[in-house]
Amino acid sequence: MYVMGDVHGQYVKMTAALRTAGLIDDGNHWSAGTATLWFMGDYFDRGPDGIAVIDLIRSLQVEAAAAGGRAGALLGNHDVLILAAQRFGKRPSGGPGGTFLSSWQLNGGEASDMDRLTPERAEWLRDLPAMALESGRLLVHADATFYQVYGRSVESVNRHISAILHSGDAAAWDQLLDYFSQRRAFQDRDLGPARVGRLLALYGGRQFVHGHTPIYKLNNDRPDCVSCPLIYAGGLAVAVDAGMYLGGCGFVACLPDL
Ligand SMILES: [Mn+2]
Repeated sequence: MYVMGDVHGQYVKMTAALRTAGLIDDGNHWSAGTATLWFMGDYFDRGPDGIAVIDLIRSLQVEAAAAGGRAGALLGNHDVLILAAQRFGKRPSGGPGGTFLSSWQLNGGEASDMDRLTPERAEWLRDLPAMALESGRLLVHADATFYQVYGRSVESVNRHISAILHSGDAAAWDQLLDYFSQRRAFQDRDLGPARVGRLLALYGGRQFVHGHTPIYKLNNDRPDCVSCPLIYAGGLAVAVDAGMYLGGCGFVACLPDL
């Protein structure tokens, strides 16, 4: 299984990393046959072209399926931020900007992405799963425990979060964004393994794979030195966010079968 962390509009780095890993060809078409590839969320903000990023993922989903493979995509908090900004605009929110729109802008929102966020693209985002079980691993955007608030199974969490994104309930969106700002839940040497272990016991999987917090912030490395996943929390957690918007080149993680 292949996994790519938070792209944040870095389309050029994204395609370079996918090509280096042999997953796409020179025309950016799926060349990975029956392989499985997951994107970990946060396609937008802080980088130039989030729309190109999701358009490529959507075309890879079709091409991979036709080849007998699979390209999956998780929901990240920045994907919720842009949807919320589009839907609620200047309505008050609990975010850093005081409104949904200014909170998205403060988080690196790009006006050109919003301009091109068509109803069809927005609907694709609203239907993305918040978590997935794949080959014995639990794939989740954030290194956080709040997912339990939304359900006690993968299906229940995905159903409830998607229902919020299809609703006009601004308070529920606001609460979701507030939860989604949590991170680093598994970093504590003593508490981390127990926390991630409880999530794995609840939802299934033997390893918790996440993006959201760049690897160099977890291991105090330099962003341009990150070229592989970070396995931590007693081997139970795998961080894959290369920090592409912070100077990381980006990479595709190839996770061996458990
Ligand atoms: Mn994130």
